[in-house]
Amino acid sequence: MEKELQQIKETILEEVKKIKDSQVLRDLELKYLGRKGELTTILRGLTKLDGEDKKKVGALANTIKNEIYTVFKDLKSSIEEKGREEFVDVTLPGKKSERGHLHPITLIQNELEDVFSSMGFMVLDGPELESEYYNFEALNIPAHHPARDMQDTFYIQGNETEKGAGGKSDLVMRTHTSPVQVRAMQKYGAPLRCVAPGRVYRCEATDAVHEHTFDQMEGLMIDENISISNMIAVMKELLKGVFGREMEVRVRPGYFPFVEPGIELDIKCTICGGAKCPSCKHSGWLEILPAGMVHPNVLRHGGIDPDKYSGFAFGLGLTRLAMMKYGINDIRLFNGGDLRFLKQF
Ligand code: FA5
Repeated sequence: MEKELQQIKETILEEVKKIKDSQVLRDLELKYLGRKGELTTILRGLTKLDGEDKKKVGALANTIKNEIYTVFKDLKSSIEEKGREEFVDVTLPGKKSERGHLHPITLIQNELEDVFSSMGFMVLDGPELESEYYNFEALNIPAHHPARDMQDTFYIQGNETEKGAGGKSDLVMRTHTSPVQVRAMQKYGAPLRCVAPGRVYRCEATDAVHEHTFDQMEGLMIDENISISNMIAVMKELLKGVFGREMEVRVRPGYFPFVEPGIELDIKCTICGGAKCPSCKHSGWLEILPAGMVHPNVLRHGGIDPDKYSGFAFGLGLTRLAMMKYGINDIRLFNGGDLRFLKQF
């Protein structure tokens, strides 16, 4: 009988290994442990034994029975656990996936690029690490000219050998997008219509309307007989494209060595509606769009004959324009990296 018990134990353990679902497990349980099961029948036969035999075989039978019960129990829970893992409740709400989005400066830049493309302007790029030649000299700002102090510059030591009035020059982080003007003239000649959006850098203290790193968009149009009226028409179109309505503007004379005459176009502060607030430095207006007729010296640096061609240029303060469009009262929010701010766009 001992032999019989060992054998049935081995058979059961062997069969159990193959089981993968609960129905087969139930059948097997019934086959061996059911009322008429094979192991149950052997256990019942124990009553026929007597004395020492009954004690010895009885103990073995009990151990085997418990062992088999445990094996079945463990297998049952492991099959149930697996079933739970595979269960998908299709009625549960789905996981929300985070969607990326564009930065407000990119949004306004894209809008402007569309406006200018529709007017036949190319969209150009220029280096942010720029030579002094393109950033200053080619724009009619020679070395030691007091106008260099108008923009606080980050100077980078380098061995740039761009050919300029001074020959060899050092590198700067471009202080404005105007260097792209001369690069574009040299590359494409006249007639020319282009805009050049991009990041610029100035070594200055920050406040609600001043950043050390901000965006501008340069605009340039050169052809025969270009006049100030063309410039005003394009500037109006630009503002209408961004704000979708006529904006209240004011125009003042402005001095930039690379234009003559030069103007400053301000828009009425959209944060306070002109009532004066920190975002417009308590003036009711925000300086946003300086412009002017391209200086003949700049045309010459670009390889364009100033006797035949004339043109206008502007240097839009893109970050300040975004402040006005979206009603943002502090320029430092754009580069602050605060997701609560950025997620609103
Ligand atoms: C220039 O940078 C000239 N290159 C613009 C120009 C181009 C004039 C072509 C004529 C023809 P300005 O330094 O004023 O000019 O800067 C242009 C615009 O950039 C300003 O009107 C303002 O809107 C924005 N801006 C200037 N400094 C800052 C600053 N620190 N932070 C944020 N925006 C600024």
